[in-house]
Amino acid sequence: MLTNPLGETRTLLLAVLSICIFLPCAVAAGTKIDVCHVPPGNPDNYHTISINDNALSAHVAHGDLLDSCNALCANLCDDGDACTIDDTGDCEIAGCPVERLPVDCDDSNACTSDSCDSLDGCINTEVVVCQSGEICNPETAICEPDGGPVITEFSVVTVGRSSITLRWMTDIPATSQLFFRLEGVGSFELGADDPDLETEHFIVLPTPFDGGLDANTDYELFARSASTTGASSDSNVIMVRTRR
Ligand SMILES: [Ca+2]
Ligand SMILES: [Ca+2]
Repeated sequence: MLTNPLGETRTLLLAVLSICIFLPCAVAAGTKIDVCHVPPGNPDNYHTISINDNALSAHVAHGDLLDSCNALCANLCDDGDACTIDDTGDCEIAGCPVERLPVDCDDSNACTSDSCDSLDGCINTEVVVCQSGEICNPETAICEPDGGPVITEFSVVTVGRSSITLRWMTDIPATSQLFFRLEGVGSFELGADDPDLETEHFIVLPTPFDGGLDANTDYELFARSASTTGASSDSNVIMVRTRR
């Protein structure tokens, strides 16, 4: 069944052709390509044909679609309901599904209610709102203390005379901060800071524009990462001596 208006599919394909004017098109000159032929008088009888690429614009102009029909089942079988599965991947032979299965909107998160809107598709709404410093456990929907990211593999990558590069991992995307002090002297201070949310963290102490460390000197270092909730955690402290 072709339930989409033909005008809509033409608009999509003309947009694809317009892109080809400005970018190298995947279709090489003189080669054969598949199009899904949609007979204007009998759109339900769509079928894949192979054409010369130089005939593409003419085919698109009368409503054919670029690609095989089976690759376009989501479009060809669209019933206008975002909550039903239309794409079988085999609509050219088997036709569109007679009874459509519902879209699975379960996000595997017990902290959200999952529903479907026929226009917008899946909606996952947060229903458990925790107080500051707590986070909803997606398995139990219970608010628990937010201990921040779990830091592992905190280690030295390279050591120079005036800089040290460190790496660590976090179990969730988080920021990167590195604190340091001369061994046993004073309090730790922030030496490098990266607000980007990453799970693999590389950071250079100190940042290049902050001058450098002293050569052949022992420093104590630890990493801190914070998640989007603001909860942070610290690594263990390690000691590193810069090169002579
Ligand atoms: Ca649908
Ligand atoms: Ca959910």
